[in-house]
Amino acid sequence: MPDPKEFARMHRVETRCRSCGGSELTEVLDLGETPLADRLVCAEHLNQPEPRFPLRVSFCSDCSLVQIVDTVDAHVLFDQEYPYFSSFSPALLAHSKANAQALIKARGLGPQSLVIELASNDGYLLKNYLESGIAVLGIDPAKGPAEAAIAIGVPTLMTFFTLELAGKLAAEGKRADVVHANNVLAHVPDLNGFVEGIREVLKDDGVAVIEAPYLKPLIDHLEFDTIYHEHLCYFSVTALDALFRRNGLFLNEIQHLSIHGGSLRLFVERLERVGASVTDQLAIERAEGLDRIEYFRSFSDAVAGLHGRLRTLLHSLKADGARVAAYGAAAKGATLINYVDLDSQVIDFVVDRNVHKQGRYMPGQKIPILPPEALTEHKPDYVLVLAWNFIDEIANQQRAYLDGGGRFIVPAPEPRIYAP
Ligand code: JHZ
Ligand code: ZN
Repeated sequence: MPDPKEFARMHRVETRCRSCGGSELTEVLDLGETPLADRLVCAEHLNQPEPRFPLRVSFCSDCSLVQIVDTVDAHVLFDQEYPYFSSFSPALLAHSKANAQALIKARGLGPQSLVIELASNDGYLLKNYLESGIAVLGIDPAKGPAEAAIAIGVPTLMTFFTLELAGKLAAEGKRADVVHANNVLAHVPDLNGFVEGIREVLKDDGVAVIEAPYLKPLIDHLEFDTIYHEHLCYFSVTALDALFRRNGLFLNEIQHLSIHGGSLRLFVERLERVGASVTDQLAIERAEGLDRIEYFRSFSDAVAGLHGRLRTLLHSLKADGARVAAYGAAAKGATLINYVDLDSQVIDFVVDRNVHKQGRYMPGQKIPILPPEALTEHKPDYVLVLAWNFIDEIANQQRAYLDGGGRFIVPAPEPRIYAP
């Protein structure tokens, strides 16, 4: 844990767009000073000051990219202690396996092929290619997840993917038939360098298959909790199309995914052959106004309204003597409990399957994280589901808790009691 005096040096305020460099950035939301969402606190650091940084979202009128203006040093965000391991969600594993199998078939991948994944985490996706005898290379700077990947036989470079690294790989003949980059594009400070790097490591006829949370459901369903310092950008198809074109690549196809509250799967190639899935969505975004600031004008008030209603609901349950816990020590959970100011007076504990999170405390509010079994053990009356994106999966696992009379609360877009 660095010296508090160092904190200020870890933070930079951007005055230009992360994608096009334009200077017309208009603020759409200010979430105040928040702690870092994935910096879970361990018991011995409970009394030490935590780094907190402003979290402000802006819209670029030149390329339509929604982005935060506050950049925290990536080495601080994705350090030795990074606790996110993809493999703790069976639904994500199934989703990833299906994606690999579909690509193996569609692209005729075999022993001669190479698949590279940027932000390969614990090997949750690449292991599916290995099982089919396809060569893979993972790249991820987070030590714990990268070591877990290596342990299951997924070769992994423990470093950030940059244009420089891409050049090196290409020079070594390591160009890929498929480049995966899931939930990482939004994390990258040098966005153009990263995309140019993807171009470098793609074979001429290769495809980059990229997943990113989609801006439209974030705004329409008030998924404000998915905003945190790791997520520098919040992408529309309009902004993505411009980003890839600027770097010699083409967004040729998109698929809509339900994962993470609504995501896009992007198919990006060196060759321009833009399909109807992209042109149709661009037309929808133009018609609905995602390329104009007006679309975002009411977001801040709507988030504030939700904040008020969620607080009122939880405080009135507490006033009636209810005991409340939460499910999912997710990064988004940290944004929610800190912005809505839900402390350990309101939420007794948070449960999570990830053993690397258990025994630690939620950032800011310092609520303890326990294994999921704590729900049937302590039987809280209500559980606020912070990992609402996996609610059906969690409800299936927590049948015993729900059958015993426990109830789930879904926080957004409107606080409600969950009815499966
Ligand atoms: P989860 C993640 O954010 C990681 P997070 C990352 N920040 C990112 O970019 C976005 O996704 C898109 C737990 N869990 O994945 C696991 C259970 O305990 O929704 C996780 O800790 N039991 C890189 O962290 C958390 O909940 C379960 O049954 O906001 C979910 O976190 C399941 C399904 C999950 O996102
Ligand atoms: Zn821009």
